[in-house]
Amino acid sequence: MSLNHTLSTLAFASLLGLTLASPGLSQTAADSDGDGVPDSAEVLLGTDPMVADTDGDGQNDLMDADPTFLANPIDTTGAPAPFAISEALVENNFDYAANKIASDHLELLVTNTGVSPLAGFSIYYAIKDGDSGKVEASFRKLEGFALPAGGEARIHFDDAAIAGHFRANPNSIYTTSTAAKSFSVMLKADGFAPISVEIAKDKGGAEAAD
Ligand SMILES: [Ca+2]
Ligand SMILES: [Ca+2]
Ligand SMILES: [Ca+2]
Repeated sequence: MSLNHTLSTLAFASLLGLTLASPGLSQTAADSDGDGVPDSAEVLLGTDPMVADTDGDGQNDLMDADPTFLANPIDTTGAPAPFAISEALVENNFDYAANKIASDHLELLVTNTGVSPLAGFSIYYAIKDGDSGKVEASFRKLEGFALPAGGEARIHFDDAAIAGHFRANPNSIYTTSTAAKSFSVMLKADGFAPISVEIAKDKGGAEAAD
């Protein structure tokens, strides 16, 4: 069991001797996302320094007793999904637009198998570390992601500032642990039942592009 499972973030933050109340140091304790946890402590907690609510449960990282994990909140009811996950990658990514190897990241190719455009997507994904057994999980709405009828599009979690790309937590076990990992992903479009995919990642960490 990890520290952030046994201590609230608030308690952990105070154990770290954070300097929020220390006038002489307050200007150096950068808190980029304004959640009350300094960037340096977000590294130790495994939370995202640019996202106030890392796991997407509605509680910010300071107040969340388990800031990198939430139980799956996705409603599994609805009509059968008129879309499929045609490809799921967590390593060996390739940037076809630039024709070069891309840094490892979670990437899904989603195909609309129906006759109507689709929008209103949300995703839940959990990452389990094969050595420590730690599980991180997060939920987010995929703002702006849409599929034309019969079309397909890719979802990337790599922090690129272009359409279809969403932020990845740089302090996640995905990047900080070199153990083998398993990913469980659930993707939903509003009004439809979700679909799920499991992805295994080999030992060796998340590599930067070669
Ligand atoms: Ca912060
Ligand atoms: Ca944060
Ligand atoms: Ca949270």
